[in-house]
Amino acid sequence: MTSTDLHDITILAVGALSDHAATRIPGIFSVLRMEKGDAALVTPEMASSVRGIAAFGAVNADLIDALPKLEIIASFGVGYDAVDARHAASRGIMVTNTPDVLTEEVADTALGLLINAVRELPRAEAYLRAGRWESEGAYPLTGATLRGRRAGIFGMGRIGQAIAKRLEACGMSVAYHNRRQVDGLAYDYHPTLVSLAEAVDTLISVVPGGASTLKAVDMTVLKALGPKGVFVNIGRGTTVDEEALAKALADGTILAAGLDVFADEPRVPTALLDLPNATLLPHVGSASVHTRNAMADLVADNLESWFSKGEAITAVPETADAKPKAR
Ligand code: NAP
Ligand code: 8YV
Repeated sequence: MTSTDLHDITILAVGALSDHAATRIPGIFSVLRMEKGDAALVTPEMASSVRGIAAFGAVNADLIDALPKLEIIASFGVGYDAVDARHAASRGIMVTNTPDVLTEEVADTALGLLINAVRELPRAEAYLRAGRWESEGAYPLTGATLRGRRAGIFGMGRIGQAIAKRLEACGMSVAYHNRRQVDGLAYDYHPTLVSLAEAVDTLISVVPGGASTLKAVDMTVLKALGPKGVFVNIGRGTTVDEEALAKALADGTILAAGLDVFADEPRVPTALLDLPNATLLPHVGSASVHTRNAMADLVADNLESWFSKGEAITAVPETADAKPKAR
């Protein structure tokens, strides 16, 4: 299909597009916009014309069913828990995500969160800005250090492995838990999350959201991590029992936490906001212009490849067998 033909194809852009996405996708396709993924917002024009979704927000089964000509959902982000991929698969609809292009950025953010949590850098900066260095003297020495720490990675996938390399460079030992041991990886494998938490003092969660990881990091895991324990979450907020985490941080069950993700974003529980030993970020793991542009390009490239060659570039496993509809 020529690029002129691609302009005859209608893509529904769901959610807030970055400037780059808002230039790139309409440069290829005809684009309709929807502020958030909601079947009630589907117009007759959308229902009769939309063949692809560029998903910058959630896409549920009702929205999929409201678009009878839909062939592909190209989701922005490697985690696609907000897209009902199983439902899409049942209707033969392709779902793509944006792996790899964000891996190193997110791993950098995880390391930053860990150092912030262990060495209290945000608190030290706040101390300086409040004039306390001048009035009270040096910021107190931190009780914790990276030296001698033993890290456990919950989710040793693409990002987990990039984090592991950084932790090794910091002199830390690394172990991990996945459902399956990764072939050819020398790090110690633990068949359960509790056994991993017992073996380490630094737990980094980078698993996808969804039913299999829901509240996996609970009080049992936090107790196993112990009083010197530092917990970092760069994966999904739903993977943690946030009430248990706030309690564990408040009563010394663990030492500190660094969190980029929360169960009900952008709302962050007051119990976490109130804790001095929690360092908190507003889901900025991949949030540089460089990386977000690369993610937007992969969304556009997946749509372009699907409609011009009949192939997606980065299909999610649930829809790997989906094929273009004959027209
Ligand atoms: P990936 O390569 O698919 O790695 C995911 C890892 O999690 C795999 O090793 C997988 O191994 C493991 N896993 C999945 N379900 C599990 C379960 N129930 N129990 C134990 N381990 C499980 O994905 P990735 O590219 O590294 O991305 C990981 C996640 O990071 C994304 O899904 C997303 O939620 C999050 N993320 C966050 C940000 C941010 O801005 N904070 C940015 C990018 C990504 P097994 O299948 O063997 O279990
Ligand atoms: C993005 C992410 O912030 O890729 C992911 O899974 O969580 C982040 O890179 C998010 O997908 C965009 O809203």
